[in-house]
Amino acid sequence: NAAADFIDRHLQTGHADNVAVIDDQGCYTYGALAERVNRTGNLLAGSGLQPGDRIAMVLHDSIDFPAVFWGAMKAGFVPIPLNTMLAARDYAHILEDSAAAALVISAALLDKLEPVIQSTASLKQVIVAGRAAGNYPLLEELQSYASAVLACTPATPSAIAFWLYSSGSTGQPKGVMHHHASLMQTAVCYGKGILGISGPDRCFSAAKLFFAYGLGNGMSFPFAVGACAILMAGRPTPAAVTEIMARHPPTLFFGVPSLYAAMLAEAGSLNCDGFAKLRACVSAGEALPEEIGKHSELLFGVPILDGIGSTEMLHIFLSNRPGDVRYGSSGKPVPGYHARLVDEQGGEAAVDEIGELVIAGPSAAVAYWNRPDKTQQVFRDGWTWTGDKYTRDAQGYYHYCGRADDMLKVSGQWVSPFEVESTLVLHPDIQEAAVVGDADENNLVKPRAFVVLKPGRVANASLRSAIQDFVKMRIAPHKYPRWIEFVDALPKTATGKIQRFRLRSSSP
Ligand code: 3UK
Repeated sequence: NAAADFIDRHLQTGHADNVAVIDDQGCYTYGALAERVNRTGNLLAGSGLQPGDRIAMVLHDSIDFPAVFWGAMKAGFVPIPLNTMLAARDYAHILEDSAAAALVISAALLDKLEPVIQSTASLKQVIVAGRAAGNYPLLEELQSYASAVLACTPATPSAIAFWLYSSGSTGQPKGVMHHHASLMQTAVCYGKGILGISGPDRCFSAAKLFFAYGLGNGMSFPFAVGACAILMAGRPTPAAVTEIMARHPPTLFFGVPSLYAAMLAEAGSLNCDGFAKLRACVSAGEALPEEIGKHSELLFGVPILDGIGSTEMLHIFLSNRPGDVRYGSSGKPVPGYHARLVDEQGGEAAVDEIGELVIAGPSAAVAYWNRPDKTQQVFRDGWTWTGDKYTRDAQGYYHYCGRADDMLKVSGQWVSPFEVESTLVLHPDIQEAAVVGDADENNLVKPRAFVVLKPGRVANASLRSAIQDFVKMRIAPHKYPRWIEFVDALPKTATGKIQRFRLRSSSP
């Protein structure tokens, strides 16, 4: 059981008094964390749940997150951390798809989820974290009644430990099931192998714990070596992030490219005192443009290590490394992982030729839940097909060239053009719409919409912003089109399929 390795081991090795977590409320030692994990595992076990039941988590980053995640796992349940920024219908789909038996939710998010909770038949227990809200029991109260002693439910390394949800091209998220052993594999291969992480490190991830990226940065990596995780509940704006860093100077900082770009844009007004102890910064989620990487290194005073990971592989598998950084590239395979580039004929792509990136490594997911078709497509003979197009240069560095499908990465998060289009056409003035990715002033991808209005409707700036608000209200806010172009018709194939490639200005 992974909880034995990541939580209990530190008590047996005499590190109970080391600080494990700093959140907005306070500081928690490994001893205090282990006690919360035990109490949470016990309260879940006492809630009428069956072994193996799924426990959905919609939680802001705080001590409650590791308490529920590891407590659930230790007691033999399967935690499913979910993005806190999804729209109600995404939660409805995920709760239904996973048949989650319990939900632990931050009080501030309850309003958004309340209607979904009412219509989800599988839910036997709903627990609210933070202040009291609704008619649900409070996590803190249940923890205080529960026993502080809990024996680990035995698990094999290949047993399913937790799930994550990843967006699909139709916008329907898929459950990605991971093994108990995978968390430690990512901590050893990438955390130790690339970052050289050890006990004295302090990790601060602006990317939240519900992402596979943040889950590694803010839990598996520090907890694998008895280091400290700094957690922040709020939105990671440049000002908020640098305030936390000034208060608790980290040695390792993790962000997405759009955050580095925003920090550069606001650099003049930021408090940079918290950069003094940094050893390295990490960027992932989407490609880090060369200029943003170089300028960020000047701002932070340490290299920015761009690496590509995925929910399916759990964490980063190609990466730059300290002392060997090529800005504008994703670096080389992380020790423990193998990469191939497969060309359109199914052969190996030659040097500097484009191929699809295919990865083998010890942290690959088991499968997608309930999606044998997709599982077969992505997980083949021990290799995971990423859907990313890459080249490898003569020195062995990998260079990102875009997606093989239409999916976009915006601020490190998936956007399905199909989902944005389906939302746009719900607007009463819109006849049809097509969405593609386009590069902004920082060379980062954002959605651009081409919109055909219904006869007689007038295109103007106020309609444009009304349409943007319309989308923001219905789907996750990062998905709204930053630019809208009104056009008379969309380019289509003879069979009526939108030809998105004709709308792209250049491949970003
Ligand atoms: C894209 C990148 C270029 C790429 C992730 C670190 O992003 C993560 O997981 P997701 O499942 O998305 C995976 C896809 O995102 N991508 C991510 N990083 C890069 N493209 N350069 C990069 N550095 O399309 C990939 O297939 O959301 C990142 C650790 C764990 C993760 N899950």
